[in-house]
Amino acid sequence: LLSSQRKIMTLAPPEIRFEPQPLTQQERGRQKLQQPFCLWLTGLSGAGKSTIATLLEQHFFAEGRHSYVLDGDVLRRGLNRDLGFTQADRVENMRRTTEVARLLVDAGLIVIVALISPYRSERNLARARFQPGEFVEIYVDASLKECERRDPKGLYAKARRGELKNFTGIDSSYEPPEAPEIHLDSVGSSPQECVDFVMTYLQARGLI
Ligand code: ADX
Repeated sequence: LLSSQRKIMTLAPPEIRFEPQPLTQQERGRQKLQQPFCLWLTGLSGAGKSTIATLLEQHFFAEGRHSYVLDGDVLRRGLNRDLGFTQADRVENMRRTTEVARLLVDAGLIVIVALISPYRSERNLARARFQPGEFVEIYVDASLKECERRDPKGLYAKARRGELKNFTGIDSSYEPPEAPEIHLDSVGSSPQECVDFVMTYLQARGLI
């Protein structure tokens, strides 16, 4: 029995009221037969964060695990539609995404965040919202040159033409992680190889 159910079933004199105890993250995770945690993918636009996040979720799904992707592009169409790309807006984008990730981990899920998240200090604030070991920072590393060559959305070309301001790597800074849990070389490795690398790490850490 869950601890909260046990409380409810305890016989008590009518004048004594028991408040129901909220379920815990551990209980919610246990019901899903997993340990909840957050994978935080950071890197330049076009580095491969969304692709790797999607493959990770599919991998977890196939294994019967419960995960969810929080993708910057998707969040910016809804929850964060009021935010642009100034420093203040990116800070707020990261703060909100951190809080949503926190809630979903509390709900017992494995959360995969795919956000440029260019600032070291905000990534550290994100980390601080989780228990030690529950936050896994993953640097999806591709050089600016390579991201610009890929330019999947044509945004680098736009930024170079001056049609897009504050573009990360062009006229807005990106601070690479100094000590990420995982450093992926998304130029030398395929997305699938990156996923395998992450899984090996998670197994070694006992997270899966
Ligand atoms: S973050 O910097 O605030 O973490 P986020 O990951 O949410 O960025 O959004 C990045 C996506 O927004 C990019 O993949 C790109 O498609 C789009 N985008 C539009 N304008 C910009 C810009 N000025 N800088 C970076 N990305 C931009």
